[in-house]
Amino acid sequence: MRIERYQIDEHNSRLAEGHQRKFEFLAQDISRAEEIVQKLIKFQIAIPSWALGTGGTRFGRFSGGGEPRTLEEKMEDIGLLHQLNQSSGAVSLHIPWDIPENPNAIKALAAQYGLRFDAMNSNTFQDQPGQQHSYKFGSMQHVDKAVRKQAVDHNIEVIKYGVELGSDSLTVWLSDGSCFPGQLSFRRAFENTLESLHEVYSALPDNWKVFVEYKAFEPNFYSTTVGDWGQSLLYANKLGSKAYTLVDLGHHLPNANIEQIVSLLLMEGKLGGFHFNDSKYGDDDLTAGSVKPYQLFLIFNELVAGMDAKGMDHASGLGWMIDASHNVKDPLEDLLQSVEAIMMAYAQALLVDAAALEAARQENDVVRCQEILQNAFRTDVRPLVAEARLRSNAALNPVQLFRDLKVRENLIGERGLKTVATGL
Ligand code: PSV
Ligand code: MN
Ligand code: MN
Repeated sequence: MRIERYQIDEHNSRLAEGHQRKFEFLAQDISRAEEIVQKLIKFQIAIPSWALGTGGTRFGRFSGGGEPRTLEEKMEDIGLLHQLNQSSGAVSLHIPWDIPENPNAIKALAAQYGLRFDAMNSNTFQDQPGQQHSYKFGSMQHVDKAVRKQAVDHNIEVIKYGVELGSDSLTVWLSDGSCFPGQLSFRRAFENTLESLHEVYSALPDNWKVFVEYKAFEPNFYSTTVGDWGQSLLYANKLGSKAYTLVDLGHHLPNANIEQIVSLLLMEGKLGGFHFNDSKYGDDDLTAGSVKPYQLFLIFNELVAGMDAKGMDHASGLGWMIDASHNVKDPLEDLLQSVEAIMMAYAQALLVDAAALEAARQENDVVRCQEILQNAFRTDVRPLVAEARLRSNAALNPVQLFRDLKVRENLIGERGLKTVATGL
């Protein structure tokens, strides 16, 4: 399915008057409205190929129908999202779920949809059919060198696919760890993992980066070999200048101060990328901003401050990705909501008066500090985000248009009701 330009135009003219009123009202109050809109237009968030279908849990999976069955159909879905919001212009692939049989054809398809290839993801947390060694007791940490080599070779293969597609980064998330005290030597597991990562690192092309993603627990419940940002940073520092830490918002122990983590990683020049999602308990992978929007804003506040301090371009300085799963919502509608929430948090962070905040800090005026942050957070920035979409020929209200055009019904018509997308 493809959305026609006139359908977006018709939708926008229906909503134009109301939007204009709200935008002008807000713009009168904000001195940098135009600058913020321009930054929002540039900002793109990569969609993970594994979030396009119903994820389910280990208790069951309730498929929604019309899910993408092939890599081509996944690209089609992301193309639809991008048409609706013009902020989802990149895709993050996962190998072997998304092996491009014909990379040139996939590249052409991406160009047709206006998409580029963000970080490639490897998978050494599952055993694949025909695989020689099992990852039951880990991959890069494994006590058996042959298992470690298999994991390294797989990552090098993922880099090769990425090079063919024009990606320039690899994300390594390892489920390695242990479930019981005594099961492994923490030091040996670390050393083995570091040695394996070194071998992958040596295979990176000059212009590539590797992102080392950490996670506190699950599927291992006693220890995880890349368990937190300190461990990830240790690996990244030991590997070299092309290695960075990747922060997934759902991968911390409860109440962790993620904005502080982000701030220090940026200061060290070691923050590489983001996986946005939200959670109440653990790695819930819920819609970004659905549970803790203030936290998302505080994180963006540190991102903007830290990137500005280093003169980094917001849009291209880091890898911006969503990592979500869907059990009860339509995955495409959910992704539209996630992108909107991320754009809103970014817009609110751009509203913060950094000079006034710094002055208040110097005077230890704690009340003023809070006022400055909360004034920005409590501003309804939706008209700014909508204006950015309008100027990019996207829809003023993407979820509304998705429903009006019956996108899901069309996809079910084309692909069938009983479809299962590959992914988590
Ligand atoms: C598992 O926790 C996970 O959600 C990680 O966040 C990875 O980024 C993702 O799977 C894909 O491998
Ligand atoms: Mn992740
Ligand atoms: Mn996760």
